[in-house]
This record gives sequence, C-alpha cells and structure tokens, in this order.
Amino acid sequence: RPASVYGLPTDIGAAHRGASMGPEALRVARLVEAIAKRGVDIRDEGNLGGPRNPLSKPVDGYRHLDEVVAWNRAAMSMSARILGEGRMPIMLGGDHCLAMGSITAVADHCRAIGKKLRVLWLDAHADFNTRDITPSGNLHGMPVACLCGLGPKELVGLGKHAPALRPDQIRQIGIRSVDAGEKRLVREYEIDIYDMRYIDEIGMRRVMEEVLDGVDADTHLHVSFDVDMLDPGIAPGTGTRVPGGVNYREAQLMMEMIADTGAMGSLDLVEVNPALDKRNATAKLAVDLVESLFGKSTLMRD
Ligand code: DIR
Ligand code: MN
Ligand code: MN
Ligand code: MN
Repeated sequence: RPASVYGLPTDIGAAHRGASMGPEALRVARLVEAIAKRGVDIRDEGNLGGPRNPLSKPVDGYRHLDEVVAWNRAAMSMSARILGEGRMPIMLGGDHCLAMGSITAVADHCRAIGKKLRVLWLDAHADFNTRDITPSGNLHGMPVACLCGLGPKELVGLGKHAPALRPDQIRQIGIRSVDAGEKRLVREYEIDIYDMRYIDEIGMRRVMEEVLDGVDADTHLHVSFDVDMLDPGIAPGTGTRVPGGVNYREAQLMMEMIADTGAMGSLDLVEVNPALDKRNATAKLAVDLVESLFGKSTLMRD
C-alpha cells in the first residue's frame, strides 16, 4: 500500500539532545529511496515544526509537558491526514514520546473503520512510567501508560476516544530495562512483555509467532520501533543504550515475520540520535531493517 513519511525533529521528551536530528539521519541513510525500491508508492512530507527544547527541569513530575503536547498534536494531525488519504504513515522521530500522537491517530482511524488494532512496541524499555513513579520526568518514558489512560489529561485525551488503547492490544518486545515502580504497574495492567530473557529462552521465531498470533486481514498492525531495542554494539546512536539487546539476525527475523503478515499499517522510527552515533550506523541499520519490514528477504537481496 502507498506510504508517506514525515519527520518530527525534536528531543522534547528525552534525556539527551540529538534525537531531533533523527529524521535527517534516516533520510541521509536513504530511507525513502530504500522503501521506494521495494515497489512502494512513497512520499516524503518533510518535517513538521514545533516548540524548541528549553531543557527545563520537571514540573509536577513532567518535563516539557506543554511542548510535548504541542508536538504530539502535530503528529496526530499528520498521521490522521495520511491515514485519511488511504496511505501508511511513517513517523520519523524524534524521541518516543511522539508515538502518543501517531498511535492515537491510528487508534481513532481503526475505531472509525472497524478494524482491530495491534501495537508492536519494539524497545529496551516498557515506557510505562507515570508522574508518580518516573525516575526522570522524561515523557519518552511514559507514552504507553498515557495511551492506556494513565497520564496528564492533555495527553490521555489527545484523540477522539480516551484511553486510546487497551493493554491487550499491545505487545512489547526486546524489553530489558523497567524501573521499580514501572514493574508493578506493567504487572497490574497485564502488559504483554516479551523481555530479553524470554527471547533468549524460546527464541525470536517463537516469540514473533506468539506476538503475531491472531493477526488477520482485519488487523491493523502498528509498529513502534525504538532503535534502543537493538544491541548497542550494532546501534550505538541512541540516547538510552542498554546492554544485551536484540542482535542483527533476530532483528531481521522480526521484521521479515512482520512483513509476512501483510498487516503493517503504520510505523514509528524513533530515538535515532546521530550525535551519539558512529558514522550514522544506527540510521543505516534502521533503514536495512525497514527494507525487511517492506518485504526484502535474503533470496531477493540484490
Ligand atoms: C527511563 C528511561 N525508563 C525513564 N526511559 C526510556 O526515564 O522513564 N528510554 N524510554 O528510552
Ligand atoms: Mn521507547
Ligand atoms: Mn527505549
Ligand atoms: Mn526512549
């Protein structure tokens, strides 16, 4: 199906500056050309604007809440417009707080057309903090909680329906860093977490079979890909590196198995930080993996 990419050049929800350069890093790594080469009708809508990063301290448990709301409204409108055109929105972050906007648009869209929604959250982190338990105040550690109704009303109520998601619509893969209070909360909300130990024990093939179980022609798959899911040895260009991540082969298998479903309807590529990278390696790897998401596989490699 046709797709449209757009960039959100901000690090407003993150601890480190530099994810604001993610959209350009991905374009420099030839993301758009790579997707076009897969035979996809792809458009680049350019970048959206928004408030600058004031590098303030948290206020009432949130850093940059007003700015995060503004950027997410922009994300939501753009994703909604692209979905309305019958195209697949590909959001280039930016940090992961921006997935609140992109996913809220997708959730509204799926409700309107009566499609089932499943969100694959590929990440080292569960991103399920709240104001009361966050160790940092950074909103990129809270988007999943906000989407499930736990968070400030401006973010929980971004879309036409709040909360945007039910926990049973979410599958998290690659997780290996969950804060103390966050652990309690993901258990209470019964978030389906395929952590690194589970991947080690049963293998990525079976993990993805479980993650994709029940996905059918009536399912919209949203892939929210935080590049810190990947092992920092292959993906150093990101703000919160955690050792022991998904390796290259496992990542390729994930992407190819997602592609095989033919159900991917929207995608976020977030937390690429070229300021921390080595010669844009992380953006290049992300592009390599996106090619697989769009159906490239070994026997067709050129
Ligand atoms: C940590 C780091 N859990 C926090 N979070 C994220 O500050 O809430 N890093 N998402 O990417
Ligand atoms: Mn994340
Ligand atoms: Mn992360
Ligand atoms: Mn993050």
